[in-house]
Amino acid sequence: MNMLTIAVSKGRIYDDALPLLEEAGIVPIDDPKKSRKLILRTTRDDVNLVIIRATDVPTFVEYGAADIGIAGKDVLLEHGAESLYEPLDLGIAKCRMMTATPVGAPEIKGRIRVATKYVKIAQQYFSGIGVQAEIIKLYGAMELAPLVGLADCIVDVVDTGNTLKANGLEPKELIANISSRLVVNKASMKIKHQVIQGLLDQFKKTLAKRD
Ligand code: PRT
Ligand code: MG
Repeated sequence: MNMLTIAVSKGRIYDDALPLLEEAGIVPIDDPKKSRKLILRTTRDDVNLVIIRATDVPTFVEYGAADIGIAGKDVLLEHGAESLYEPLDLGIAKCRMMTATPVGAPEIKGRIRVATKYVKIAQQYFSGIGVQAEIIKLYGAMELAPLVGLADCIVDVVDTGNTLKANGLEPKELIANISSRLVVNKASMKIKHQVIQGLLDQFKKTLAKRD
């Protein structure tokens, strides 16, 4: 039997991916929110899930530690996903990659300081619009940076905008619309073609029913 390993993160992507997996007959036997297991067997004998950090999904799939992964486009853009197949937009965990600044802040002329965990995306965006930006890498709580004078602006994903608002910030420029994508290891796609193609077809069918 050709075993298939699917990498998923535990947060909102997992919640949105679960119904999709379920339609493909893949239901984890343990609930990752209750279990400490990182490898979950599923109701399909040939499919395991590995539960990892969202930002680690492309790495696992790139190295073939997982055959398939579900990852946000934000994470894929930041990782650089040339080494992966990205055959399907799952349309889940949608959000927007935005710049945000303090409400009413004057426009900055010249070099700006940008706090973000998306260093590569921010660099590409600001160089693309011809703005000189010093990018400051943070691992969380980006919204705090402008409030304490660490940065003029942040780059982060925004959903409802409530987090920005609660911290006196407002969304400014849209950098990219984000949704989660199915990614596939290139060698797996060849070696396990039949089972992966079957899964892709099933996901496509489920998504088609949604629109
Ligand atoms: O473990 P790690 O923290 O790295 O990841 P995670 O556990 O958060 O992963 P997971 O599975 O939750 O997936 C994160 C992915 O969800 C991101 O890579 C995005 O593609 C997608 N996504 C969709 C979001 C949001 N919406 C979102 N709102 N990721 C993060 N947020 C943050 C946002 O930055 C803000 O701080 O959630 C907060 C609330 O957002 P508002 O705008 O609704 O207030
Ligand atoms: Mg998170």
